[in-house]
Amino acid sequence: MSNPAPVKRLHNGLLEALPAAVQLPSYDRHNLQPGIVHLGVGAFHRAHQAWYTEQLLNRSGGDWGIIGASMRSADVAQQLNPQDGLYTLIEKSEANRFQVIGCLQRVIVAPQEPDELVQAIASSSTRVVTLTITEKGYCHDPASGELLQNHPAIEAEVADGLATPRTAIGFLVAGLRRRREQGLPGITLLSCDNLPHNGRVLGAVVTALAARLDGDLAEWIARQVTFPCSMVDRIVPASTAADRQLAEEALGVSDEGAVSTEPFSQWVIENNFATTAPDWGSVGALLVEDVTPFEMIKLRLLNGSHSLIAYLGYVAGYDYVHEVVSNGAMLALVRAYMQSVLPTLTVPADFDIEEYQEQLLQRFANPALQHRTAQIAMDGSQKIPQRWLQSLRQLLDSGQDSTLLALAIAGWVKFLGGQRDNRETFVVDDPLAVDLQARLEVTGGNVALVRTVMEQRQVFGDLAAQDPALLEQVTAFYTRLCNEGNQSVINALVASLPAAEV
Ligand code: CS2
Repeated sequence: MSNPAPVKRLHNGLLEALPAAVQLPSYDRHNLQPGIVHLGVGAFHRAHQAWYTEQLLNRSGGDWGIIGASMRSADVAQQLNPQDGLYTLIEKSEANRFQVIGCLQRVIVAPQEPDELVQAIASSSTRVVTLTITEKGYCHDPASGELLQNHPAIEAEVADGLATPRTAIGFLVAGLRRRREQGLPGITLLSCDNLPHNGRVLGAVVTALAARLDGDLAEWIARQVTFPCSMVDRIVPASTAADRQLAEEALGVSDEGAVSTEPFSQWVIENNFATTAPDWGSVGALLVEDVTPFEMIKLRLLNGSHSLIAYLGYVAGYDYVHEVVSNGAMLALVRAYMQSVLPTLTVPADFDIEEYQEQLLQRFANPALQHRTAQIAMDGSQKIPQRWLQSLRQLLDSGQDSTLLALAIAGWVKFLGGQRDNRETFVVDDPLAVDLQARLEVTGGNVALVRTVMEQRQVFGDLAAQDPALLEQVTAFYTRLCNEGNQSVINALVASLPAAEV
């Protein structure tokens, strides 16, 4: 018997032959020009900014192509470059929707081809650089927002005058320096990471690094470059073999770059572009003067709930977000958590915050997404300040109840111990893991342990020093979570909440 013919792999030449149920680029890909450079071309970018750009091209044509860059591994380049940049976006709900995205032209692997990336940023056709480099990619102190001047990679970049950029921030400064040397105008650097005032943070770290190399360059950047803030939202689990399988079944050809997401998406962008930019507003993005209220709502309600679900849920034994919220007590806890942070939010006119919360719970409950709690649990030290601690401070300052945030912190401290309630151990994936786990070794009981963790200033600032009652409350929860297990503590806590909060 002969072997079956190998399945062909998605590329330009096969587009015409794909099944009619798959949505295809309706524009001519040959006309694309690299107008956007994107740093951090992971699954989120492919389901969010690239999708908005694709919607724009499908709707109005134009030539906005994207050059993507991977800041570390060659995986995405190996997935997409042999496919001419094409990949399938699968929108998962009761029925799956398949769309082939065509706006990504090529992927550069930054550590392997550093000069290619600097040149892409410095190209005369580039007008916007977008970024999804995750919180830690900003090389900043999460508590203060300032560049970590002694970050090893930043120090190395300063030492060699950025001859070899290593960080996303270094690549941006090197690209801007080349633009200036070539007499090109400035551009827009658009952060799309889950940080409050992400554009301000980006502006601060780029300018701080530039100033260490060349004061005139820092001034040029201040005049020529803009850093709009933006709020991005779409739940995009890390892609899996099951996604690639689904894509192959729908397309009839293999696709190594398939990405799954939910139907929902949102993008709110501060209207502050240095030069022309894609008209993302015509395909659903909201351009506003001030992104702050939107980003606070999203970070504290969606991401704050996500982290709560991840730390308490993962250790309790739940692998997926939808499983956590299918448990009645867990769901009640998430609802009550959202209610408790509401007083810290400024809700824009015409925004129905109650409907937003209900919609979030429905999004979390989507079983087709298969969103892993362990994925969200990564990098807690970088996420917790803006997801929990800013609202915690506000609640404490105004004398309001912050019990559930104390529980959340206790859940994270327990998570740092690297053991689930069924005793299974796991590795804590966090840039501060070594420092934080060393703090768990302190002697003197749980009071000393919780105090030592909360004295990690990059995460907590001076919160521990300021509020002894908070330390006591976190310690009490930590002790109970360790002794009784997460699920029992949550069951009991939820039973004791006033009915209105559940
Ligand atoms: C999640 C986010 O992994 C995480 O930390 O909370 O990636 C979340 O899914 C997105 O921000 C949704 O827009």
